[in-house]
Amino acid sequence: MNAIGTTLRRFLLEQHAANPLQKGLASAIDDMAQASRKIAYLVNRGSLGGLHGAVGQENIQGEEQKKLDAAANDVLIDAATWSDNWVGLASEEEDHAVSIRCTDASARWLSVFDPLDGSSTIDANGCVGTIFSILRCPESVSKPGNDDFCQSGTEQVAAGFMLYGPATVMVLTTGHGVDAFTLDNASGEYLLSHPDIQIPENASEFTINMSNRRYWSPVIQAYIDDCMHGRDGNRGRDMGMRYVGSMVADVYRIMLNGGIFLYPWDSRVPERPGKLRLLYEANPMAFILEQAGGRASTGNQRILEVKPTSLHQRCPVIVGSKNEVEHVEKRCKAAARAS
Ligand code: P6P
Repeated sequence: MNAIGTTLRRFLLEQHAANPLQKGLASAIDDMAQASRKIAYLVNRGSLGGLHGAVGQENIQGEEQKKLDAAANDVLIDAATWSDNWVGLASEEEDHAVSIRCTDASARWLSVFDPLDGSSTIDANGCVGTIFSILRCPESVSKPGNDDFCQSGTEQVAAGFMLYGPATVMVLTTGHGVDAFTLDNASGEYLLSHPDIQIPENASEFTINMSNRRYWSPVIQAYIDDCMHGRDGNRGRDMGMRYVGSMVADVYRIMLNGGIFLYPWDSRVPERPGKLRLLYEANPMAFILEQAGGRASTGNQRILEVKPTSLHQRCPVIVGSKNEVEHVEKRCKAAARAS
């Protein structure tokens, strides 16, 4: 295991020695890290940077686009465009995939990202983050389109997120466990601070937007009611409840403390499987959490095995401590059999 304080660059090179990363992957990950330093600066400037408030238009998600959403998106597109590692990118803030001119014919990486997750909380100084996933571009493709990004989560070669909080933390997996790095503002280096993260198998806390209770399926209503009843109910033990409303903040807390995060299907838009996006929210988080010993489910199947059919596809998300997610899955599958 690498020593606390190891720089991200050295970590990636040493991991390259121990677990041969595909050529150029370490450099591609460093591109994401470099971009996040600039985003962290813009976020940290707060309203002084003139980037609070809304752009005045909606993105393809139908959500109000914040100025910092657009700024973070521009930083990430610029970082990918002026690096010889990437063949294309897809973003929550872009309607379609973006093909990138690349002079290095051996570069094969696709970047998929949510540039600023949780941005609805940014004007109130909330914790926000960047979520990214790295895929391999299909061999025969030089100008990737939307369909080339529609790969199951099991195809990810790396995934990570940066949490812009009191400290800026980068959580990363390349399929060999999960490690977190804290940004040292003095040196600008990401330094290893949480090697080999293992999420506790049992949950002591649940995370969900309770105001949506009336819209959930009966099985989720019953499960959350059991959590609320604590030691006086079916579970026989009390559970805490936290909800930030920023997936990166909620998931990072759960990774360290144990817990379960749910954003299930709800009846507000019945034809919509969930609110969160598969390719750049659910899949990277699922890859990270499984690598940390957790579990990531739609309630009926492993998130990583969902076959994407569109770039901004959504899915139900039930992720976190292995035993708790398995408990919810069992209840969901029993309800499906009984229906
Ligand atoms: P709600 C942020 O907009 C986000 O995509 C996730 O970061 C977060 O978990 C979720 O939506 C919050 O949604 O409906 O509770 O505000």
